[in-house]
Amino acid sequence: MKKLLTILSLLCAAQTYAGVDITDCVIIEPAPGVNKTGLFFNAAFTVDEEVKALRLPSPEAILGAEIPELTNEIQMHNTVVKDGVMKMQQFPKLFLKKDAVIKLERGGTHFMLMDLKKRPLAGEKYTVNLWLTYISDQQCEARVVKSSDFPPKHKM
Ligand SMILES: [Cu+2]
Repeated sequence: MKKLLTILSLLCAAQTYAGVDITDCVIIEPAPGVNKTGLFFNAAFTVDEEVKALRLPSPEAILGAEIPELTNEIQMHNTVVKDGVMKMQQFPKLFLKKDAVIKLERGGTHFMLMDLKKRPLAGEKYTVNLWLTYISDQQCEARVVKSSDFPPKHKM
C-alpha cells in the first residue's frame, strides 16, 4: 500500500508539472427525483517552461469532461440572471487564466452531469477526465458530497 501511495504521489507530481492542476473536485449528490447534478473544481494554470515551450497559438481552455460511470454527457454552464430569473447557459470552452486559479462554484460557472446513468451518493469517489485544448487531459478524483455541505458562494 505504501508503495502504491508513493507511485500515486509521483504520478500526481508529474501531472502538476504539465501546467494545469485540478483540485477540490466535488460532485453534489443529486436531489431526489432530479436526474442531473453539478461538478465543481479549481483549475490552476501555471505557465511554466514546459508550457511556454508548447508555444500555444491561443489561450488554453477546458473543452469538456467525462465520467463514464455516471453519464455520457457533461455540459459546461454559466448561471445568468435574466428578468429576475436564474438560468443556466451552456458554453463551449472554459478558458484558463495564466498563473491564476479558476474556481467553479454554485450559482456561477459549473459543469453539469446530464441524464445520470447512476446516482452518485455522498462518500463515493469518481475519476473525472478533463479535456484540454493543447495540454494532455487532466484527471481529478471527485468526492460526492451532500448539497448542504457545498453551499453556493453567494446567496442565490
Ligand atoms: Cu447547470
